[in-house]
Amino acid sequence: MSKIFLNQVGFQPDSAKKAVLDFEADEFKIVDDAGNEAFNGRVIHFGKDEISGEDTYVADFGGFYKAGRYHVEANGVSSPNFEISENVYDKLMKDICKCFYYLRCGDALDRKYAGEFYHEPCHMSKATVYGEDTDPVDVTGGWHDAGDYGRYSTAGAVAVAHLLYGVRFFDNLLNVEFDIPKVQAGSASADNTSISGYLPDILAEAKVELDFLMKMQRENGSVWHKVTTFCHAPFIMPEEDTSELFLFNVSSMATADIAAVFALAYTIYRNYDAEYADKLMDRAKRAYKWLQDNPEPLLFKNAEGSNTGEYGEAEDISNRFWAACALYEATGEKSYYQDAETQKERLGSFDKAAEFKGYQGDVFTCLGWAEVAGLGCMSLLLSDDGSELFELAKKSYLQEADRLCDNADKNGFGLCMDKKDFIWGSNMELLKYLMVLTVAEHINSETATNAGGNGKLAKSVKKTRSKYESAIIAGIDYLLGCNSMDVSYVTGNGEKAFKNPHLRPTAIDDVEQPWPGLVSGGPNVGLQDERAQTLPKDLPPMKCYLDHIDCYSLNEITIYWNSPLVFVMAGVFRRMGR
Ligand code: G3I
Ligand code: 9MR
Ligand code: ZN
Repeated sequence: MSKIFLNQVGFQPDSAKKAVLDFEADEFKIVDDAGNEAFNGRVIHFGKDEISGEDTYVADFGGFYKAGRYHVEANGVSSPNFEISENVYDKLMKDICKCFYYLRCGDALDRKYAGEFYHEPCHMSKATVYGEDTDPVDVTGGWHDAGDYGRYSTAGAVAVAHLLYGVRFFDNLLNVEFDIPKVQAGSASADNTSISGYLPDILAEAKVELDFLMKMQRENGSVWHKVTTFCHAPFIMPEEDTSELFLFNVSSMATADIAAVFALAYTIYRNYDAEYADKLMDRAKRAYKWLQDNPEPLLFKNAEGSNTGEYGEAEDISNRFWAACALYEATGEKSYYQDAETQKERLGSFDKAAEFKGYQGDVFTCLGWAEVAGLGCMSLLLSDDGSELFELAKKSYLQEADRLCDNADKNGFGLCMDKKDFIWGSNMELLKYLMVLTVAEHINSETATNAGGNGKLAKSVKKTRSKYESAIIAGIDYLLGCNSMDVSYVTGNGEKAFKNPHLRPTAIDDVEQPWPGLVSGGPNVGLQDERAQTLPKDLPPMKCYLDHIDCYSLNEITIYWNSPLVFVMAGVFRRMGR
């Protein structure tokens, strides 16, 4: 059946706008909700590409600006409805942030804010330290990782980091309100503007995970890799999951990630609560000291018979690099810079050792749950010190962004992904790329502002949309429905949004719809679960997807698939001047 794919949420008035057709047509029209033709144009044949499996035709309506609700028509075929408006992404932004609240573990939910998605306090018992004869530890709180109820330190640190770098790069994120309980701020440091009252919502929510991560740190500074039951719970509500909780071994990746994210958090929370910020810095330094005293990698493997998330990594270099960069940016101390240089050299050689390479592109722009050197480079960019490492970060981001733009030219969707990116969590591969493009766009607009004085050059640059911005818009379009599955990968956002995430509470609660704002893992050629294996074997990468609750390898959700979208949308809001 012929289809017209497009962003089912919609477009800002002055944004690029397009639909992709999987059939031949000469012309298309935009029809408003009263049934009147509002615009028409010619369809351009793009051709076949290796990721979508379609022979694509593109309908470009970037020249149509009028706010309203519409659909596209061509040869009698209609697209899903979409909107054009200045605030078209307001609901999306609120929803993607609020999901962290629904994922809270412990006794932090309030019926008033959680509404029909409320659950009773969960995972309140102390956790047994696996393989040690010590007292059980209170590690309550934080966010459930995903469709399962595990809480994992590296995954948690990375998700918080995406949110907090979002705040550092785009402080407009501080204005986003998403209806969660208010948290009183303390008093700010003497050398900072004192902001009394409440923490902005995004900081109140991030604090929930930071507080939990503090509990994951041992006296000696090291950090437990995860706290989970021994095996994944069946499909039950979180409060019914009362099996024994275990704190599994310490890892150097978890310790380094925590040092980094605490240092980053320090730079933000010191504006609101000096005492809390000092605690973060003290914890960051304690973790860092442990890393210095333990220079060999302490990797992680699941205990025999345990099947909860492993989050294994082949090395810990990128994590140590991130920790050094974040501490350098937060303190300005040269010794951290020198450590970052050392890790940078090691990372360079590691990057050449192809057998470990679980990522595409430049190692210095990696932003995943495992490879995190890109986060380190974001700290270097924030340090803005003109150093060699700063230049390396800048160059890496711009070069990687150029590579992504080249990719985007190769398919009718304008999607910057490569065939190899359609692995478990492919939507995160995309969102990491959109973060890279967002940072690159930011670097260029900053450079333009500085070079032009009074931002004049920046304004003249702004008139033509940069190729980075175009690739970001195309990526958001893909996520929200402009893909050959004809699905929006964000629940509650888009007429054909996916509805059946692999998410335990959603699977068994009595509520028809899932929480709005969840990002699906997305298409994955690996098809690593039983239900996914019922799909035909020769599907093109973009079509290796099924909206089924059983499909954990295609349709799960996680905190670190939502968090990069928050960063990317914060950049979109900034460019909209909001
Ligand atoms: O690194 C290889 C790469 O070299 C290879 O080319 C590519 C092709 O298969 O695979 C890459 O490895 C993938 C790896 O993720 C790297 O991202 C594996 O195939 C893939 O199986 C692995 O998936 C991870 C999955 O756990 C299984 O370990 C996901 O990234 C990760 O997000 C997911 O995390 C789970 C937690 O364990 C438990 N909680 C839910 C969460 C989300 O599903
Ligand atoms: O629900 C689990 C999901 O969160 C994980 O990503 C996935 C891989 O670790 O495992 C899922 O749990 C499955 C378990 O591994 C095997 N039995 C079926 C479970 C899902 O129903
Ligand atoms: Zn819980």
